[in-house]
Amino acid sequence: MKIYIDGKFLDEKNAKVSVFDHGLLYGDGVFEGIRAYNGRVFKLKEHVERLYYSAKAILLTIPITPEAMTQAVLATCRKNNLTNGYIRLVVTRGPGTLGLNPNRCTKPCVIVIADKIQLYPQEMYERGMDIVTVPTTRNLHSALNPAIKSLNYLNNILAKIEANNAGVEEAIMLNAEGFVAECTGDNIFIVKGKNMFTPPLSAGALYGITRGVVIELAKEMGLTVSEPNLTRYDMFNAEECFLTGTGAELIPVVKIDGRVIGTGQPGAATRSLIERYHALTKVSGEPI
Ligand code: PXG
Repeated sequence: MKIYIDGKFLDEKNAKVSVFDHGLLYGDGVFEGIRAYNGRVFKLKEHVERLYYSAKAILLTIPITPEAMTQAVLATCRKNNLTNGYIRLVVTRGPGTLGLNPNRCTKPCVIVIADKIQLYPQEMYERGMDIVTVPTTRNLHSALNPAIKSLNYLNNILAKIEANNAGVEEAIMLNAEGFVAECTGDNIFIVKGKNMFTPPLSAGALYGITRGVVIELAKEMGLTVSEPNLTRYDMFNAEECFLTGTGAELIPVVKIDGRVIGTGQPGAATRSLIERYHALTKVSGEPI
């Protein structure tokens, strides 16, 4: 595998960053997770845009233009003959001193990795997932805004560990007010009749790119989409529930905190959205 670091392609064993990089020392940096399907990079423009928004929010000046970043992603895919897979874009604050002040960091480090994706087991897509609400709440906007896809993912990792401890793969994270925010690496949706609901971004979620695509697909299907504050009660009494993310795509949820959702099987709207999402990923995206 060839890894892109600061304009060079390096073998995996030589693809290294400094132990003084603030990405490692403090989680100071931003990243993106992108998918390629069928020789095309899905929603590349949106991912690159979000990367620059995250960087802006943490006052990190990415040393290359969005256009050059786009080309770096495509070139890394080509170098690795990747037609289907996962692309990880990382920009760290760069090497600095042991103090946390980023003003000593010389130059941000840009990394692109094009690899295979590890999905949830196929059986989970067919039968649906069992998830739980966990004690760790989502970060406050006023502390570390959940819209920033930063390298500091401990908030989500703690929730993931709590889900694992409960014997499940995913966790619902509430915000400090007790409203549903999102899952550890996915946005969450429910369906009731002809209505589809997802928490508002202000509840404390990443501005999910899959979330945006699914909202558009649902509207095309004639569903009415809204973004009210949602509670656990709303989740328990939904007819359908599913998660969205670049990695997970769309995955049905059939049990939350021991409550069976709807019939206990992936619902008709969820199955239709999964089909439409797959159809779209096959034909749309930036050619590699
Ligand atoms: N919330 C969080 C906290 C995320 O990290 C999403 C929602 C979904 O956003 P997108 O734009 O992907 O629809 C994410 C994204 C992984 C992995 O390796 C995680 C994500 C994406 C790709 C891979 O677990 N999370």
